[in-house]
Amino acid sequence: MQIQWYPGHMAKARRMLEENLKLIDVVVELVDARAPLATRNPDFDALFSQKSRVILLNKSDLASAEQTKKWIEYYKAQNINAIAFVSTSSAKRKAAVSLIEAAAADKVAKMKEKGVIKTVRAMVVGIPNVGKSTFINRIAGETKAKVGDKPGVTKGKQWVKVSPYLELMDTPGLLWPKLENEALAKHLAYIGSINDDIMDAERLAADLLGELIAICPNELKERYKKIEEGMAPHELLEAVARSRGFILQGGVMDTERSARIVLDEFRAGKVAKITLESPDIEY
Ligand SMILES: Nc1nc2c(ncn2[C@@H]2O[C@H](COP(=O)(O)OP(=O)(O)O)[C@@H](O)[C@H]2O)c(=O)[nH]1
Ligand SMILES: [Mg+2]
Repeated sequence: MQIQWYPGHMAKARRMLEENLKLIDVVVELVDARAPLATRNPDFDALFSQKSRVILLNKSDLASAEQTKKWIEYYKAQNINAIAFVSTSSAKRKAAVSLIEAAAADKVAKMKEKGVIKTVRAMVVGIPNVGKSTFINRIAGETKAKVGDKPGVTKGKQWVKVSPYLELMDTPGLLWPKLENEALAKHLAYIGSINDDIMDAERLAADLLGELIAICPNELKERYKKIEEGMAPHELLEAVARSRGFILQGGVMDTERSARIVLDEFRAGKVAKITLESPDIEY
């Protein structure tokens, strides 16, 4: 699998993240609930070891509710509080604010003993496309007004006031995913988190169908009627072509068009609410 981003960009983003980390109390990690492993850079644990952290399983509207619960328990076992989240909706805004405030509660209490009412500063981090910008815009919500530059802070850095004593850095911390593990790299491609222009769409879609037939056979067969269990990945893709009547002259299956449809419909959540990864399985 090809990597289409440049080491220079990655190094710069990481440097910025490390700089900004010094200014904040709580790290808010966003992962994609459909692929919590693939969308979480393993460096996070080391990078944020000195910080209070929370995890938002974002895009949970597209994921299996049951699996999301399992992931929340999995993080809890590591002493990280997590919640299911949907950045594109306001419904869980309060829950996210409470989660972040709770993560800083000890620090706030200590300062209070000294007679200081502490403003908690948080930073959103995550790999590209997990919904960081959407989250920041959503959480800014009614209080769109931004707090001005703070002295000693790089010029141009803005803080968004979330509640009276909680501010969020308006620039998210960006990290790239790790692509060494091919199974996880594929998950990133399925959900559209890495540019798939340079990948063979037909192979990608066929492999996705191969995973989906194991995860949600009934929903898959319901959506693409000609699909049957026991089919190999390329047969599944041909079955999609037959289901949709994507047949070229001479009776050849238009698997290219079928691949596009499979990827688009999966990303739009049209097959089912699907989580590709389980905390019980090693990839
Ligand atoms: N379905 C769904 N889509 C989301 C959610 N959050 C973000 N998105 C979409 O995911 C895409 C990437 O979001 P963006 O905020 O730009 O991600 P960033 O790269 O992490 O800043 C956009 O098309 C968003 O509309 C969510 O909770 N559910
Ligand atoms: Mg963004």
